[in-house]
Amino acid sequence: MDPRELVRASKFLSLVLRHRPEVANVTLDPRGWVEVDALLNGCRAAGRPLTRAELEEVVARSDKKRFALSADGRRVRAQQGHTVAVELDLPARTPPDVLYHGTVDRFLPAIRAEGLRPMGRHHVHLSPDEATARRVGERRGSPVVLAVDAARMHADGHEFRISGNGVWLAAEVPPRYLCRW
Ligand code: HQG
Repeated sequence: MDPRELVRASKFLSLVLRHRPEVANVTLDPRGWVEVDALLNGCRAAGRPLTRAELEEVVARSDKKRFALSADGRRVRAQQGHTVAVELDLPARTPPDVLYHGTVDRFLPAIRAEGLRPMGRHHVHLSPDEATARRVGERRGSPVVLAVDAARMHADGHEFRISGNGVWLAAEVPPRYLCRW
C-alpha cells in the first residue's frame, strides 16, 4: 500500500476497533478483539475492502503500532484509545519517574483546576518522552508539554498501565502532580 492508502486504512480501522464497530457490522469482545474474517467481511460490506495482507501491513506499519494481532493471527484489536467499553487486561506497572502530556494553552485553566481527565477515552494518555508528548499536543495547535511526577503519584497509590505500543495510561492525574515543562 502507498502511504496515503495506509493512513486511510488505519483511520478506518481506528474508527471500527476503537469507536464504532457497528460501521463494519462487527462487535468487539470484552477485551477489544474481533475475528479477522468477520472484520474483513464487514469492511467489504461497508465499501472499504481490505485484504488480509493489507490488514497485516497496517498492523505492522501503522506509525504508532495502533493495532495488534492475536498470537494465532485470527483476531485483531486496537492497542489503546477506545471510547467503546473494553477492558484491555493490561498489567499495572511501575512508571518512569517522569511522564509527559502534550496539550494546548486553551485547556490549561481547566487542567490546572481539575487535573488531567480521560475526557472521551478510558484513560489519560501519557508519553515516556517529551518529544512524543509534543507531537500529541501538536494535533491541536501550538503544543504545551506538562511533566507528570509519576514517581510521587505511584508512591501515593495511583496505578499506571502501559499499552502494547508504549503509551502510559492512568485513570486521572490530579493537578498537584503536574508542572509545565
Ligand atoms: C485535554 C493519539 C480540559 C488533553 C495521541 C487533550 C495520543 C483536558 C484532550 C492519544 C483535561 C483529550 C491521546 C481537563 C485533559 N480539561 N481538557 N481536565 N484533561 N484534557 O485525544 O492525550 O493517533 O482524548 O490535554 O497520539 O490528546 O489516537 O487525548 O488535549 O497517544 O493513536 O483533553 O491519541 O493517538 O484529547 O491523545 P484525547 P490526547 P492516536
